[in-house]
Amino acid sequence: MLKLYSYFRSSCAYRVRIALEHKGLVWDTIPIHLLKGQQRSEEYLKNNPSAMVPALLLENESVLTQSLAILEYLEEAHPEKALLPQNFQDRAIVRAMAQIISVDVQPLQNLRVTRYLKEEINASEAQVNLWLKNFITEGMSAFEVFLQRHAGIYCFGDQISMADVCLAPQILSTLRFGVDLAQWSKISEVSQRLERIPAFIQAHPKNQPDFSV
Ligand SMILES: N[C@@H](CCC(=O)N[C@@H](CS)C(=O)NCC(=O)O)C(=O)O
Repeated sequence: MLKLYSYFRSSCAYRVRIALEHKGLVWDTIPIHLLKGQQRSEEYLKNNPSAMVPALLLENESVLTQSLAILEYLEEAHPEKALLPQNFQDRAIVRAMAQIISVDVQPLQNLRVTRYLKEEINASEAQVNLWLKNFITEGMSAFEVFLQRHAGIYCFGDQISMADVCLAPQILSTLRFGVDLAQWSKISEVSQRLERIPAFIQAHPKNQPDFSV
């Protein structure tokens, strides 16, 4: 069975959980508690030398890392219920939307970055909040423009895609860091639809075995 090294609140692990659920795959969770530093244990570093979740352990014992690479793997290994459009130009647009969130925004809000700002650069809580709000707002504003151009029922047309898989987890982080979603009409509209989709519900942090408050 597929095994996902995951942390309930990790937006990157949440992306992979959504894709696994969407494609109807059977998988199990191996919790890695990020606040307890388990991502840096000697044992876990063998799976992911970057000391981050997610990592996906395949049936043949290979381990895959980097959520976008894992999404691409799942798409190729299990093409049914596709998360990328048929047309290759459309696929490039969906990948760009996924990367706005996972390459341009998420790395700047990650735990090790905010910890470094506080502990090594001596940034205050208020300064770190400014940092988070600035980069989240910039990225989400760009994402909104893409939605204005390409959204249908979902982020790209009427089919759930990798853009939706990346958006839903980012919505939780955006709210958690106190950024008002109401400023982006399309993001608000699409994300409310995603909240009602079973794969997104099952993959939600609240529904994970390691969930805690
Ligand atoms: N580019 C990586 C980023 C993974 C990542 O940032 N994971 C976060 C949780 S969302 C993490 O494990 N952080 C641990 C830390 O910062 O110490 C991916 O997409 O998989």
